[in-house]
Amino acid sequence: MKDEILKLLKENNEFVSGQDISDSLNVSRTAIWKYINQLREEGYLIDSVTRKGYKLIYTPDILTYGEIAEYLETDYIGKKIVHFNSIDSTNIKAKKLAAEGAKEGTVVIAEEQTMGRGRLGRGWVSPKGKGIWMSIILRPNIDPIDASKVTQIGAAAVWSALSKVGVDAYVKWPNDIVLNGKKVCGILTEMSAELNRINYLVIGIGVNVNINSQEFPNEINNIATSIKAEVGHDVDRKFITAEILNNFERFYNELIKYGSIKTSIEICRKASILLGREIKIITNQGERKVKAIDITDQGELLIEENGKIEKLISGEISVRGIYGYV
Ligand code: BTX
Repeated sequence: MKDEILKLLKENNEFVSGQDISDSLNVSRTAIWKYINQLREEGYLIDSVTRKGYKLIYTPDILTYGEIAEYLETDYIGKKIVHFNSIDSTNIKAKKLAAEGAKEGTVVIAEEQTMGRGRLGRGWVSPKGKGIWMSIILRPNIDPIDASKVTQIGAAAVWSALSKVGVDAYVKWPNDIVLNGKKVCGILTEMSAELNRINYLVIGIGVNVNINSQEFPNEINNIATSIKAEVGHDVDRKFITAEILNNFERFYNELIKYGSIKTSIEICRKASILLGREIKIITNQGERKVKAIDITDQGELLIEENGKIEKLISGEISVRGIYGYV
């Protein structure tokens, strides 16, 4: 209801009377007052004048459903957005909600993460209001072995959204998006599964949008960047968030309906920063220098070492350039 009241206020540049809201949304005047106050707490400035009603004066830069909805073209991904001002990690929250039965497509978004997580126990810097920190809950009827395909879908969805706002990025298999040789987005897919059945998947996507380069902590300053740092101005987080979700649903439907991730892989190949290059593969058995040859239709990285071709699945692997991050 809160979102519907907001929509009404947004559609009218003028005062809307409590009676009109009450009539068109079939809600009591007291309830309207309660929702208006909730919106004010979220940062909206809403004027209220006796006998005139309510007028929206200012809209905050937040990633709630009410703010993203106008750009959203999905059937089920992001139709329910659980929004937090601050949270430890959207992946942790999404896993809890999924375990409690949250529907496929539910998205958890936070303005700030205090314990944002990367792969292999690493952290993810997530300052307030400056990025997109979100997790999508999925319940695909696929073999658990294929779960990492969803990471490729996520990478393709983010790459395409950036490309739509004129940002020409690269995909670094398996889970990063790279701008000017630095990481602008990371993806963390986590799963709860039985032997041959997935209970749920959570795909966490972190995009550095409006972070100034000097705001990154020193230890990641040379490997991290943001869209703003590269294009030189603030960028609309709302549109990019919706675009990622729009693309994600399209590419994910291909997996669910046809068992294929062809469209995503074509994007990940075309935009790959690794293919054709010497790279370093880091596993817990150590480091190897190899050549990245191709990405298979299943989303594995094909590498060549001493004339021998090998397939890598994303698992416990990190990939680096020979001289640094890429
Ligand atoms: P990753 O393990 O590939 O990358 C983590 C590494 O990247 C860190 O060790 C650090 O060196 C560097 N790093 C940390 N923060 C940033 C940043 N903001 N930008 C660039 N580099 C950084 C990548 O893991 C997966 C990240 C997923 C993040 C999302 S955000 C929403 C969701 N919730 C959550 O807790 N994680 C995911």
